[in-house]
Amino acid sequence: MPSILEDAALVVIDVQNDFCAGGALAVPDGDAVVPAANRLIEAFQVVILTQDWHPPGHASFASAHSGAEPFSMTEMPYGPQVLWPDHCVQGTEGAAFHPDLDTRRARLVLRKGTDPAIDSYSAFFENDRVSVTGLAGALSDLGVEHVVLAGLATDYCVCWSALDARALGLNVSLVEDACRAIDMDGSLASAMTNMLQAGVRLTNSDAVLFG
Ligand code: VGL
Ligand code: ZN
Repeated sequence: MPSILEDAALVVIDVQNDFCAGGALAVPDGDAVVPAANRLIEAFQVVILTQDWHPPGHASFASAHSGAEPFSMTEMPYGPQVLWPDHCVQGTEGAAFHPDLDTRRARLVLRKGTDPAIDSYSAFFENDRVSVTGLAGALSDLGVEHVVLAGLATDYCVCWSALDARALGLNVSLVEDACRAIDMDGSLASAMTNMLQAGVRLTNSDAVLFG
């Protein structure tokens, strides 16, 4: 029987400078995912990395809405949306991968959040829940039926990616020690509840690598 390392695709979500220490939208302890992600990256046959990749003035930035504070809520045509500090602007140092992330074995680097008017937490569907990133097609082309998720942030981009992957009929494993959360207003607890309810399996690096 092929092992998870041969069978599944490792998808490492948004391990970028702006989500790490000193970044514009730093996730608490975000840098801690780097060594864990690197161990996984070394071991998987199929490695996919994502980058949050916004044009300047993106609609998810508080700065694009006059008088809006970062971390406040707004209504977009597609529904409620958190307004973030400017982050992961295309081509900037903040949008680059963490310098210690081992990107060499990445088969696919998928950029999301590029539409000026639509945020994209998920690596599969933008926040309008209709526009696609192309990842589902790529995984289907590769014959991948199981994704193993790591990265930032557990309660936003990792969670939305996990839920969409389940909705697409994929098996999903979340590597808890290779993820960190923003945890705003109980967002981590509700993300964990939603993921468990959707059938996302929780695991850890040792179990994936040596299990
Ligand atoms: C993310 C907020 C805004 C993430 C991206 O990668 O979790 N969170 N953009
Ligand atoms: Zn973003």
